[in-house]
Amino acid sequence: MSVTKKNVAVLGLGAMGTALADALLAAGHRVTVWNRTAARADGPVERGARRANTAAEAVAAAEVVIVCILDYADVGALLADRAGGEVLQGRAVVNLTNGSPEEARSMAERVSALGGAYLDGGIMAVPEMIGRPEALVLYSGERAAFEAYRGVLDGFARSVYLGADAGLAPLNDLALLSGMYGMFGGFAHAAALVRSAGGPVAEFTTGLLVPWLQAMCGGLPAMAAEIDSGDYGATGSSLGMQVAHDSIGALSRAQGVSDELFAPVFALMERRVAGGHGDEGFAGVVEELMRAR
Ligand code: FVH
Repeated sequence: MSVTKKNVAVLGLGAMGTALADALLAAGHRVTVWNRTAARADGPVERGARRANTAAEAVAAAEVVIVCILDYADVGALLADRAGGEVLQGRAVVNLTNGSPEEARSMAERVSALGGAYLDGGIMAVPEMIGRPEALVLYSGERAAFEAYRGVLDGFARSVYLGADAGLAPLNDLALLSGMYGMFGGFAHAAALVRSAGGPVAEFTTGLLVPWLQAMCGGLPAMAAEIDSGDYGATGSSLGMQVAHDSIGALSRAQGVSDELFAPVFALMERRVAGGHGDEGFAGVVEELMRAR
């Protein structure tokens, strides 16, 4: 499907901003780039981008402005001061800098007060994945801006719009990363146990761990349904059975492997059982986490 060519600015040409600019160029858009350290614009300019000497000049040349710098705290200053706030009038700002939901909401208000439309984005990809089908970018903020520029955004990755609350993209981004780090933590503990017994971690991982985790992933939607309904009665393996013995902790100690990744999960399971929920499954542990609020 052919995409309507747009005038697009990219502010920030680190590893990710450069990948985004290159994807825009590959899609045939007219791209103007600006970076605080000017030399970093050389590559995109050689590949067809137009160089702006100031952030304001880049914004003025575009209808949609992609921002991707290191720290969210610097985005406001970049747009309001260096880019000259009034130049945002009638433009869409797509901020792909990582930040918190609160920062996103406050940026949405700021851009809106300057007459711009605001989308916040969470990039679920590394720079090398940009423009490839496995990349995903989450968006939240002004739906009209998402719809107007979806053709541009789809050149980066699969685009998913989550809603008008600008904080939704960073919240879901961080929730996904939290799931990923939980899996990495489990992998690290499993690898340490196998290595402590002299086993090859690579063979264990491809032959046993990956298929096991894939099978376990199949149970997540049912657990999610329990969490949404608050009814934790309909599961197979009871928590009471799961905490009857701290076999993983005991094995870790015997093998000289720290149980510091697993112990907090086990403690939550024990607390849930102590609260009278031993007949339920693992999903109810989320109630213990929610109590910390
Ligand atoms: N790279 C990744 O894998 C992740 C994937 C998920 C999303 N993140 C977020 O993307 C933002 C940018 O990350 P990056 O990988 O492009 O980062 P760097 O290569 O370190 O480039 C940083 C750019 O930010 C510019 N910059 C820093 N401070 C300022 C400032 N005060 N005003 C204007 N620009 C600033 C920096 O400019 P310079 O140092 O070259 O002058 C670079 O262009 C980030 O939020 C990730 O969390 C990436």
